[in-house]
Amino acid sequence: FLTKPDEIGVVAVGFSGGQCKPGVDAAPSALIASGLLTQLHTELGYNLHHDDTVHSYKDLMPSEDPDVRGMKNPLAVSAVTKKLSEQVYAHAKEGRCVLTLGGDHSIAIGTVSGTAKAIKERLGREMAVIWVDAHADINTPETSDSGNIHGMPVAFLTGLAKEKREEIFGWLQKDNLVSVKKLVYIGLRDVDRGEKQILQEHGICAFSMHDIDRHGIGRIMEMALGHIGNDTPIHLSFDVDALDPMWAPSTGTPVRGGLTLREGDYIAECVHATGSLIAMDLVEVNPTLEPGVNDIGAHETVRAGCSLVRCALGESLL
Ligand code: 6HN
Ligand code: MN
Ligand code: MN
Ligand code: MN
Repeated sequence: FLTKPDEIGVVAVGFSGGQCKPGVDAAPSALIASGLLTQLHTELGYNLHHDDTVHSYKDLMPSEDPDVRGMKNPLAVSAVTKKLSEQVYAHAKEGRCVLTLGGDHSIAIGTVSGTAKAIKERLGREMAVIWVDAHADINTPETSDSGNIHGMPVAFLTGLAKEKREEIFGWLQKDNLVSVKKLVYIGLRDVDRGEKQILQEHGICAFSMHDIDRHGIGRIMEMALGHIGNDTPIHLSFDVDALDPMWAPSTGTPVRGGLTLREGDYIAECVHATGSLIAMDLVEVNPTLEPGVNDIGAHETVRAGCSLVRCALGESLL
């Protein structure tokens, strides 16, 4: 086993500073209120290590946070993800699988950097990252049109984007980074021009919705896991906008033509079946974004998010 089989470290991160729409910070409370953590304990039998806190990291927020290289809220995102990195590292160092409930996707700068370092120290191994998303989130500050850091986490985590200043991601060390060779995308369908160039230039393994239509999700998971190789520790970073807005409408940057709920659950189930899952992030659920009047969107989106987590943690095993 790469982690203690019955132990999960839980970190709830109510943070929205990686993008501009308020409300994604309310996701952890909504997921927990809908019973997710109780289910993991009573139905799946996990021992949860959780501080019973939804962290908002208000004490880390600077009073002023001017743009740097076009990045919005750089000091806040850097400070929050640095702190989160330490929290995730502490769980992973204890041999726990780490579940992080976001928050926008910028928080992956904290989660992936924390597990990467712990896994190197504990197992002497490099981990792989499976990034399930409509977007590639690999903009550098220079290629980004929006300046939103939730579109940049993969660039910082692979070292493709660098910043010397300690207080703006300069705290990321070599041990915190992952190799572009160990990165796999699933679900892409809204990739910016500059990002496409980066994916090509570095030969990054990416399965778009087109690929999924062509081969089917079963074959795609064989190829994705084949690329990673047996026994490689896997950090699964799941952006709920990978799902079609039909299943997950309440999210900040929805894109039509996405995964069905079953395809999303299937991805999570296949990762569980490897026995190599060492961490999962669930991000970009925004329960305050309801697409229409009388819409059940938020409830459905929260329910979809809970399902993805339970599948990644083994609920579908007979
Ligand atoms: N997400 N590529 C766009 C940007 O602003 O850089 C969208 C990013 C979306 C990020 O969904 O986590
Ligand atoms: Mn994302
Ligand atoms: Mn996305
Ligand atoms: Mn776009």
